[in-house]
Amino acid sequence: MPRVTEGLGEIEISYDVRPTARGANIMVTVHHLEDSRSQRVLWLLEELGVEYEIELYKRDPRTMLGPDSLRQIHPLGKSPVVEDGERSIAESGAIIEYLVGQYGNGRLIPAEGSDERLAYTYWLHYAEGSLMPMMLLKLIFDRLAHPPMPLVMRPAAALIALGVKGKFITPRLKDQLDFIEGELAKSTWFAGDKFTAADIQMSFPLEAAEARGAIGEDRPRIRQFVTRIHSRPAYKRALERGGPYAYA
Ligand SMILES: N[C@@H](CCC(=O)N[C@@H](CS)C(=O)NCC(=O)O)C(=O)O
Repeated sequence: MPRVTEGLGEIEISYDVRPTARGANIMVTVHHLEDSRSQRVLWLLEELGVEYEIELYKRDPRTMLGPDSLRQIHPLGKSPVVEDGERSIAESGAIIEYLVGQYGNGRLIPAEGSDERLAYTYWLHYAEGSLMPMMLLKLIFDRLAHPPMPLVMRPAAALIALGVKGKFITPRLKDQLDFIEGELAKSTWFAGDKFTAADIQMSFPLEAAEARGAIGEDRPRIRQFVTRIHSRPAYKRALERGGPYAYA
């Protein structure tokens, strides 16, 4: 990897110059499903100024699932998947870590060993490890008593859904959203006072929660967070590139 040395008066600094996708003619491809988590990856690439191309996939309008063609990219058939040269990377958190490490040159990530770095790692995992599973459960049980559930079974399904949501999902989701609201009272961004890729990772669940009416006026900090991210120029550029996105 080429090194650059610069003199700053008496101080001389050397740093590795990682090739940008544009400079080295590397093309990053994002396998992007409309209205999905993969919007985060487009946004991250825009923040980093890395050139990329998009393979856009449409959801089945009836089931809302992704198309089978995504399985040719990764056995699980989920989006996002990023290809960078010979590399193929799945799972949002892993993709964010990879792109920030490869193209960030120290941007969008707090210094190693700092408290902010620990917070960064925490939120990077928390978004998909804790928050999204609970939101997905809520979505599944919200839809349980609707087609394709046969008409005759819908009343029983509605009762089951009501019970599971009331006893299990709603209180846990409330705990999580209260927790996030409290954490955002401590600093502007999730990992301190500087915007990082952890904020990008946290964007999707919070946008989705707000769009589904789960963020009331009692959670002003989450609302402000969502408003703040939507005003970023890189966020807007990613929206223009990515096609339909119901949560902006
Ligand atoms: N934890 C994974 C989740 C991937 C995932 O479930 N992606 C959704 C998009 S929001 C998807 O591909 N859904 C299409 C389907 O399940 O058919 C990640 O963060 O990458």
